[in-house]
Amino acid sequence: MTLPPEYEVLRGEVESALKDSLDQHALKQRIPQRLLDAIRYCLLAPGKRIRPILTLLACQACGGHRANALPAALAVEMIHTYSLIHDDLPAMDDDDLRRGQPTCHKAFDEATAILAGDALLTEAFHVLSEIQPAPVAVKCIRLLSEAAGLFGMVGGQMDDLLQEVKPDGTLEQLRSIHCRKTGALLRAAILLGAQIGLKETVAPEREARYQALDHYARELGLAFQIADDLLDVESTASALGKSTQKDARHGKLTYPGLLGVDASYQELSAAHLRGREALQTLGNVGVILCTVLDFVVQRKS
Ligand code: GRG
Repeated sequence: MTLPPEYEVLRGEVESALKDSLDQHALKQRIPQRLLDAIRYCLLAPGKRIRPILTLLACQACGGHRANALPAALAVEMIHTYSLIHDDLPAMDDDDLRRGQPTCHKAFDEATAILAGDALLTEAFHVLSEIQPAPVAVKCIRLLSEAAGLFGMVGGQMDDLLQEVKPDGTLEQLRSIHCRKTGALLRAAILLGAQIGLKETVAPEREARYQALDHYARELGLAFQIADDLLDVESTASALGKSTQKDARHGKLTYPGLLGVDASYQELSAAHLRGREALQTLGNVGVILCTVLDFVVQRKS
């Protein structure tokens, strides 16, 4: 499935804002060149930019101007990129390939990869702190830190690693890990955009829009992870730009591992349908969000 031209326009906006923010850093003194090079290598590598694009679209869906959500979109992509760099490290997934190129620690070295991830994590919150007005910045910082930290991605990653050495998980445990490890950041991407959009509008349906987006976000997160589990089993490294068949090798708890491939596709379809239904109350502004969900379900990379 190819993404519509509107998606490519948004991807262009995100990528040029990422480049601009790195260029501004390059002008500042005292940032070690090697660290900047590693960050640039990872942040500007060819990613799908699903999360920052969701931030921009959610802002628009809530009546805001998407340019106002750009800092939050960048912050989300920084957190995502940090998580990929750290996830690829030898102490975690020990991977050689990411976004179609050697992983950060292969292209540079382990210490540089750790520091590049650390710098992206902290820089994301610096970017959020500059959002105006300050109470919206505080809400965004709270949302993203909950999603990325103990209660979200980091906690989910820890449970995922623990599961590998005790491989007798249930569907409930699998859902909980996926919801935190992958779903929480996708949901935060959408809720950040919604918060920023809502501050610009006095529309009476504000709360209903926020709830619809939250429902959509949860189903999208679930669909994303089931699709990711299926791609790991069914795709190839050249199509994905990252290694495949890793989950079984690492003894990971996954949808196809637990339910089988056919039942996983059924779960994926059910989440797809629920996500589409959640968008119905948004009218026209939900159309492109619907296309992103369709893409997440049908993607081949
Ligand atoms: C290291 C704290 C820490 C957390 C790691 C993100 C993560 C948690 C693990 C990555 C392992 C993995 C492959 C998870 C599946 C979901 C996922 C995040 C896939 C990659 O996201 P895409 O497909 O990547 O949006 P691009 O490269 O397109 O941005």
